[in-house]
Amino acid sequence: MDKAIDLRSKCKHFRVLIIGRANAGKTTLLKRVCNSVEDPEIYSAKNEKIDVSIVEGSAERGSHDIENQLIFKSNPQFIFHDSRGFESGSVDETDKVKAFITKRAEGNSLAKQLHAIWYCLPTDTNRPLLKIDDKFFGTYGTGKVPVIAIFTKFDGLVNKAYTELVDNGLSEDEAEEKLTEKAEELLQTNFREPLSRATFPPSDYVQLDDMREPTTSCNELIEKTANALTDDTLKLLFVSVQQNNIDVCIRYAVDR
Ligand SMILES: Nc1nc2c(ncn2[C@@H]2O[C@H](COP(=O)(O)OP(=O)(O)OP(=O)(O)O)[C@@H](O)[C@H]2O)c(=O)[nH]1
Ligand SMILES: [Mg+2]
Repeated sequence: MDKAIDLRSKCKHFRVLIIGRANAGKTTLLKRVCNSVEDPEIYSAKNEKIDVSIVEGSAERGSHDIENQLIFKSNPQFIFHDSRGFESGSVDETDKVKAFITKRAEGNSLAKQLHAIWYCLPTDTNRPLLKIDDKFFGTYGTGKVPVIAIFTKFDGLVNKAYTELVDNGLSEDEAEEKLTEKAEELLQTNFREPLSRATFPPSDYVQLDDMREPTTSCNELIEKTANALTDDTLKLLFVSVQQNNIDVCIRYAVDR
């Protein structure tokens, strides 16, 4: 306990970079993790609050500048960075992401360090892994910073599986019975297998059902992030910043 208090005096937050193409479900997920219906507040790298009403190009743009820090009032102990680079796929922007990871990964104080990366991959799409995803997992070593691959919109993949089964001649009842199995199979072949063969595979994988539904849980993401942290200090920090996922903290404490 003393260790946790000492740690919290040095660093009050856990810093996450969220990556993913446009429309991947990033903002919806962050809101859920922080139990917020409101958009986050945006702070510059120098911790100055950015008034989104006067920033050119609107709030959308401010939230996508990787250097900016997104903080939800409902859970200010999490600081998020959201990258635009993986949407446009332009070399410049992706280099920015790589430079950000390198700069924040090492030689920094605990407070400035990047502690984890959440890499969102929408599963309801016809283009599972893009070139940019191959590039990330093929060439971007992130050092000690764990990368959790998050398969978002699994509900959409289940719908796709249903359509595919019916198109292949199954009755609606038969398709209904087989759709979860089929969706899992699509996830395996289109996402998990290619990712696990990459030079720098993710530390872990999480699949998320419809995050727009208030009842869908994101506990698995919290648990897997805790497990992926190899450093005990960071694990303790992560557990100590949880306020909406208390059961994870309790389980972690009991396990210890
Ligand atoms: N079916 C389904 N739709 C979702 C889910 N999560 C988010 N959406 C919808 O997908 C759209 C994009 O969600 P956002 O959370 O804004 O995605 P984003 O990655 O932040 O998008 P950008 O900020 O534009 O890059 C919205 O219309 C959401 O309502 C999900 O789990 N399932
Ligand atoms: Mg967004």
